[in-house]
Order: sequence, then C-alpha cells, then structure tokens
Amino acid sequence: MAEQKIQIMGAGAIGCLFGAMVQLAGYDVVFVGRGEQLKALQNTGLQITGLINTKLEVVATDKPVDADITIVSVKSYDTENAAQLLSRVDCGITFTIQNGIGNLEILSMYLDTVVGGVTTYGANLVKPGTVNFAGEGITYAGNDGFVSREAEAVVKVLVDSGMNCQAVDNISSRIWSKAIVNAAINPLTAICRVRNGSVVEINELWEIAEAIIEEGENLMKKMGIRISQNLRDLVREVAIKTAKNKSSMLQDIERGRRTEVDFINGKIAELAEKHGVDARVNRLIANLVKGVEKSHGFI
Ligand code: KPL
Repeated sequence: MAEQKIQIMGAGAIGCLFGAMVQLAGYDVVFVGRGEQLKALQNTGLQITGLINTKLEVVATDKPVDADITIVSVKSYDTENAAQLLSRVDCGITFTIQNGIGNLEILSMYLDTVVGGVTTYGANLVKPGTVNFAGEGITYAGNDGFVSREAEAVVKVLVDSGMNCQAVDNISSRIWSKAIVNAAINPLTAICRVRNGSVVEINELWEIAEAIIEEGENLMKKMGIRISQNLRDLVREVAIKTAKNKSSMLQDIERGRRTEVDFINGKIAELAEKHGVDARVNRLIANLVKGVEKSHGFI
C-alpha cells in the first residue's frame, strides 16, 4: 500500500488533516499549497493538534505532480483553476471533499476519473503549518447509480488510515444534504458573527434557516435529487453538535478572505432561477454575504 502516491490538492485545514492521516498510515503523500501555508509546511512541517497530536515532515509544493489518487480540497472558487492544473499531470483518481455544489461537475469537465465526496470531519487552521483536528466525522465517496472501483480504491486508502469512510451510489444526494446544512448555518453565523449553536438557539435565525432549507428541498425535488433524510433535523443536529465551532464562512470573514457563498446559497439561488423554483431567501442571504465581502475589500 505504501507504494501508492496520494496528492492533496489544496493544503488547507481539511486537506492537511486528510494528508496527515494518510501519511501516518505509511502512504507516500505530497501536499500542494501556496502562500504562508506552503512556506510553513516546507520549512517547519505539519503540526496536528486536537484529537491527535503529532508533527510530520511533509513534501509540499506549489504545483501538482503525478499521483495515484488526488484528493481535491481547494476552496470551491478555485476548483476550475485546480482542475486545469491537474489536467496537465497524471493525477490518477481525483476525489473531491470540497464544500458546495458543482465541484464534481467542474472537475469532470477537465479530468477523466473523478469520484464525488463529502466529509463531516472537522478541521481548522490554527496558524500556517498547524491544523486543529476538531471533530471525527465520516466521509462518503462515490458517484450516482453505481459504486465504482475508483471509489472503492479511495475508501480503502482512507479506511487503512483509520478514517471513517464509506462508498455510496447516491453521492449527489449526500453532497446536496451537506450543502443545505452549510447554506443554513454558514452565512447566518458569518453575517451575525456567532458560533454555529446560535442558529438553533436564536429563534429569529432558526426562522431564516428553515426558509433556506425549504427552498433547498424544493429545488432538490424539482431537480430529481433524492432527499434521503429530514434536512431540518439534520441542520438542527449539526448546529447542536458543532454549537461551539465557528463555521468556515465565519472564519473566512474574520480572516478577511473570500467565502464559498457563491457555491452554496448563491448556487442554490442560481439553479432555482433556472428551474423556476422560488429561492429568494437564499438569494438575499448570498447577496448579504457578497455585501460583506465587497465592502471590506475581500474580493
Ligand atoms: O461544514 C461546516 C462549515 O463550517 O463549513 C459546518 C458543518 C457548518 C460546521 O461548522
């Protein structure tokens, strides 16, 4: 197994967590990153804190290389650029664990073997080179209608690395469920600057969250994407379980960085308009986050 090379395309918090787990299991791992994070990985290695405590020497670069499996963990607004860079090397099986809607489709436009994915593992960047492993979760890998050999190969690597991972044949349904969780929690926490728990604790916020979920569900129905669980219950459960966490969107806003709202509420609103579904609350919320990003000069 150690002969397989695993590439992490996007050495942010979640990418580094996955890369560290896989490297600890004996796989050959290369991290592709940029900026301060890349410098720290190259100069001082990768420190993982939280649920595990370890320091690793890592191979880190700014350009993708040939690999057997490439785990894509860049922010969704960088997916197209990442796909173009990956198309110039032999990146093997590409497996996306990104947030948001549309990543699988963008990667598939440029690359041959793409496996969809979604993860509930929690990680956040403490400082360049240091990642906090905040919560054990589960990762699903697969496509729609079938479980491919490639998805099984991805699952094997992650399970060998001690991670919870399952192959599934309904990845769109799972990606959409996670996107609706993110649509209901992330922008409300980012606009109001509160932790995840406030979305259920503050009635006024829960009222907005419910409207966001309902519009998302109506769109899923219209698009023929199976709703495999009660999404209100799911959002409530995630907000309670991660009550003390800052959502990734709040962290982006606090760091002065662009958010992924275009690929979450923005994408729901865009697709809803195309399919003739009312998603005015998602549009309004996406516009508010764009207002924060633009007025503070993040984009
Ligand atoms: O995925 C998340 C995020 O912050 O992006 C949740 C589930 C909301 C946890 O914070």
